[in-house]
Amino acid sequence: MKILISGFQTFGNHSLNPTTLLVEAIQQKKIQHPSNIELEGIILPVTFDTSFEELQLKINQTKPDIILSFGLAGRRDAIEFERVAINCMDAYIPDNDGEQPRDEKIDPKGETAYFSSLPIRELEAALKKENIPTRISNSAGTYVCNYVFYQLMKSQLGSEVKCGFIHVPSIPEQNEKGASMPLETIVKGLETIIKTLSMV
Ligand code: PCA
Repeated sequence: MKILISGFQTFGNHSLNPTTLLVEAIQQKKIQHPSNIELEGIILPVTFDTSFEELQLKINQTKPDIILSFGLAGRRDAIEFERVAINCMDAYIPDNDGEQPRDEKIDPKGETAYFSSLPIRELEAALKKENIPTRISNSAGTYVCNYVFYQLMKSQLGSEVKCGFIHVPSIPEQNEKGASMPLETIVKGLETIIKTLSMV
């Protein structure tokens, strides 16, 4: 079974993006996982124009069975499984191309929303069992993460591939106000997610 994991580059006034480090850990084979699982990683640009295009190319190349897309949500205090992607772009800051769509649809003729096809309740339970702060989130926002999530779910409609989006908190090294989570905990969270998915 192959799992493709995406993270993002740094954006806005963040000094780094923990999801970049997460994907680097995959690429350096530092993530523990069951032997029947193969991991692939990609770091996406934080742009409406090319983020999903790059993910789609990687999906075509690697043909994964599961796609886990990760992003940073500063100020959140838990690993959050996103339930739903909405057909909306309303960027609170410009993306890394300087683009800032406001109140626009991602796909003018598209569905209003798509649900994650990951077993989010089981994944939440698995992380709780490991004492990792976690919850289900009902909004992935209206920035680039929600954009990638929406395009991903739309592109995989009717396929057997399970996919969805997971937001993680900032890490202490970012020195941001509010909550943070050590990178080791986020890594442990990913390892738990992979292990859980290998059993369902
Ligand atoms: N978080 C942003 C985009 C990239 C990232 O890591 C978001 O939540 O939309």
